[in-house]
Amino acid sequence: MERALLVTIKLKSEKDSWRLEDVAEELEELTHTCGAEAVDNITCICDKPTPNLFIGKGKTQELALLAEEEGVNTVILSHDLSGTQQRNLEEVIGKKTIDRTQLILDIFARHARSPEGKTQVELAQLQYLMPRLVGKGVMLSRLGGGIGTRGPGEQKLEVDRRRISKRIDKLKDDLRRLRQHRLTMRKRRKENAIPTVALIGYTNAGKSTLLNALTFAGQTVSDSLFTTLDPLHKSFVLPNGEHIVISDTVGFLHNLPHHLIEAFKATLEEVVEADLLIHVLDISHLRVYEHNQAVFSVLKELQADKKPLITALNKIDLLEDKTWLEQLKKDFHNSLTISAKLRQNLDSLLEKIQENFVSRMTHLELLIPHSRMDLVDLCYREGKVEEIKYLQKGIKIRLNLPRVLSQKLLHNREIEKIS
Ligand SMILES: Nc1nc2c(ncn2[C@@H]2O[C@H](COP(=O)(O)OP(=O)(O)OP(=O)(O)O)[C@@H](O)[C@H]2O)c(=O)[nH]1
Ligand SMILES: [Mg+2]
Repeated sequence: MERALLVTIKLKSEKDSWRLEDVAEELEELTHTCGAEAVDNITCICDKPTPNLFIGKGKTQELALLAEEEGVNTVILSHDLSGTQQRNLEEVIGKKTIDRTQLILDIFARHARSPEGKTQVELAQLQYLMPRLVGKGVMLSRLGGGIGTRGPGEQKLEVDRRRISKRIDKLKDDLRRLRQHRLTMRKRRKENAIPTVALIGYTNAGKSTLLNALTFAGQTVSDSLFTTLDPLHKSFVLPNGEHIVISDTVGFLHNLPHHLIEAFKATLEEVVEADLLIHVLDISHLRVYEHNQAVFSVLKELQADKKPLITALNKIDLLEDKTWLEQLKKDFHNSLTISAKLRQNLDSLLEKIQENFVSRMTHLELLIPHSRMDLVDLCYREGKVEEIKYLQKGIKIRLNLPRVLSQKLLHNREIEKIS
């Protein structure tokens, strides 16, 4: 198992409401998800990053000693490094040194399953690598400093850069094509007026568990970060008969690297396009308020922070002190408590979803001629039939139907509206 020394940094110049311990703990969780052991996790407070080493020479030398003493193979920093900083650190410490984004990219690469997911991850990885190649040339020339190093080194880099940049273009093209397919599917849903509900939330909050509990989707669930990368859509029929689509998507994280959001734009578009968001929040987590804040900052970046939203306060089964619940309910507007795992209170959640869409459904009574059984079938398929009577003059049917569909039916002269 890879043994890692974690370094959690707080920059005095940085505006971040998270406490240092919390950032440190999350860095550990990310490390574990990568399959490495966090041998030690040291914290340090710096004024501002230095261009060469990020954390300053003295601190770097301390790290080198500690890394040697503890026998680690990798050093992981909580902040993003430039190519130059990374290489200089590696040189002084003598161990592989990576930053938080690389850690997240590694997890993403492990968990991507669909062609789209894999393409998005590769794109993010290359975009991360590209600007870091530049510094490599500088280093090659500095280290080699003689005949035969500078030229070919730089030339090789130029070739690498060109190759990578070609590959980036190709991946972007692939994504555009995949996105087109997605748009077609979405358009079809829109034409059929099928509302969509997106499950969103911090990673590990229980989004996939909730999707499984509602729809038997068979989505992978695990107590680790970023288990889900590929969005999944599932059709679902609400108790009032309305058909909806529920989607599960990639989880959010505090300080989610911006270019990861960029690379995952297509996936995250599902969020922006949804008619309703269900924010799944793990209330058993100590940082529940911080998670909420992080989710909203990603939503803001996606310009989806004004969408109708229900907060599902999840994992109530793990909460010992129930007095907390009252406070939480007060703090989160339009919220309710559930346990996705134990399927508790899901009826109330469905009711709340229904309330949100109530204006889309309409209640009516129709008389359909016997010759149009196809329309009766349609009513069963798209609506919720409450009563049906086969009369001599036709089929009397009382039901709930999506408004758009009822308008279409009422345009048909063969159909009589009773009420
Ligand atoms: N006790 C309890 N555990 C839950 C509940 N809901 C989810 N979990 C557990 O929380 C962990 C994460 O659940 P997931 O459904 O994978 O979470 P997610 O939000 O989809 O996470 P990512 O896909 O990784 O972003 C799993 O171990 C679940 O079994 C709940 O209501 N109660
Ligand atoms: Mg999931």
